[in-house]
Amino acid sequence: MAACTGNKNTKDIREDEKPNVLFIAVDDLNDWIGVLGGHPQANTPNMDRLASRGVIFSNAHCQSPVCNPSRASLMTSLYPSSSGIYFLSPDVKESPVASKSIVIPRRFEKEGYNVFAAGKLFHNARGINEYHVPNYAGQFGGFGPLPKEKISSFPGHPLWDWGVYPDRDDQMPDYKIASWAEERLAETQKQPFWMGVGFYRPHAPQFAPQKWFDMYPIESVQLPKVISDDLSDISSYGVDITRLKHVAPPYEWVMENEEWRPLVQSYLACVSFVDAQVGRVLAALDEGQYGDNTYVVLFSDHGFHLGEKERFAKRSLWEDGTRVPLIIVGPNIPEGKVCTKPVQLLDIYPTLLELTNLEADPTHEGRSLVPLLEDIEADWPFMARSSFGPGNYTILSERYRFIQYNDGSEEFYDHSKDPQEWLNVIDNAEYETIIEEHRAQIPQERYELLGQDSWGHKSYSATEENANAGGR
Ligand SMILES: [Ca+2]
Ligand SMILES: [Ca+2]
Repeated sequence: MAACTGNKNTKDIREDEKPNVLFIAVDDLNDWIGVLGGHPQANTPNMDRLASRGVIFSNAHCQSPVCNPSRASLMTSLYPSSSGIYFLSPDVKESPVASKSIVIPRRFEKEGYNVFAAGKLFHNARGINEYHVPNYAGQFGGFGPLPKEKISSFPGHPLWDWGVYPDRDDQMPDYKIASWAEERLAETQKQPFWMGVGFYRPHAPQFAPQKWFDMYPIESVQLPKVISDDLSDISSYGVDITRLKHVAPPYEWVMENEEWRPLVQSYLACVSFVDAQVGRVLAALDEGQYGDNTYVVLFSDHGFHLGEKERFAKRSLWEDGTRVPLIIVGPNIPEGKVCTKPVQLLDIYPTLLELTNLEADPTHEGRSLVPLLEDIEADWPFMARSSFGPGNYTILSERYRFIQYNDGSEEFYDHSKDPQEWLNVIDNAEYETIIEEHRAQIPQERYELLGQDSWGHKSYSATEENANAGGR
């Protein structure tokens, strides 16, 4: 960003000084934040204020709509199709490809940064954050605490629960993580530092204390807009892969038990709760010594359905599954800009390297977003790509979404006319040329289904010609 000087209200970073990085991850947060407009009632003054201080990417997408592969991808800047990390395993260190990568916190450590973090940075499995993150301060309770008995009537997995719990904010792990961050930001740190803050809400269990539910009285909660028969123009393969046996409540169960409105209310309550924790961290940054020489990046690892396309939770290649908040703020970044170019979470790593004047890593598959931070209208002839399992891809451009599944079936949506992705226009001849431009972005591998485990995670083998194709 050294070339971009002269913005008002910011101080230039001294040439001989490395800027700090504050890296904030929010788990399972879709576009239901005020500034992105994903839900008309979402009340997120702190994330909105952060966005007003820098650039928010309104067309940012995860590389996989599942925690582990999304975080593995952004921490290595490798696509799932390169690392082979598609589901909850393997971890970065178990992947023959990704294990050769230097993950973001380790790269900053190598560069002499003081690296420290708390909460969910990598996927939440035991020991993963400790392995990848220097000076990891812990999960502070992670997804907990859990009540003795479920709050909701959903009989499934113990983490799949929602409602008012516990009594006070300071019982929530995210509150404790924000307190940890406040303390670190009030101290004098060895500079430069890279600080990771990983929040757990609005990931299930969607619990928050009463006051956050009071912001969204149940009778006034607005449900997402849906149409009947939305799935009728989607292949059975496309419907089936999003309805694998999974721990999230099935659509039919939610409707039969009249839990749709409570689920939406609980999600909104959790979003506002976590927004307040983000606000505490940002206030501590402003009050401390590092407000002027710290880049802040805030992102979520993937989207979240709340009834759209007749489903709940993540694990889809539609807009509700892949679109995420991505906000970047810091020295010399223009204020209050919304960038509509298609960008990806795996672009964060190369972006942070350029912002902190570190050498680019040639193994990275993402691109630095610095040209867009300097000028949101900069030439950006790139599309974004996500995948859910081998061979299932979606391609995003500024206006369209293309989906191609491993069985060859496809979807195409024109967001300028159909932001909800209700109308699959793959067979509309008017779009033939533009569809082909999107289709050309899909890697050529094909995979054969071998089977699926009890969680519904399918395993695949590359066919012989894929094995020969090599490539990413
Ligand atoms: Ca997640
Ligand atoms: Ca439809």
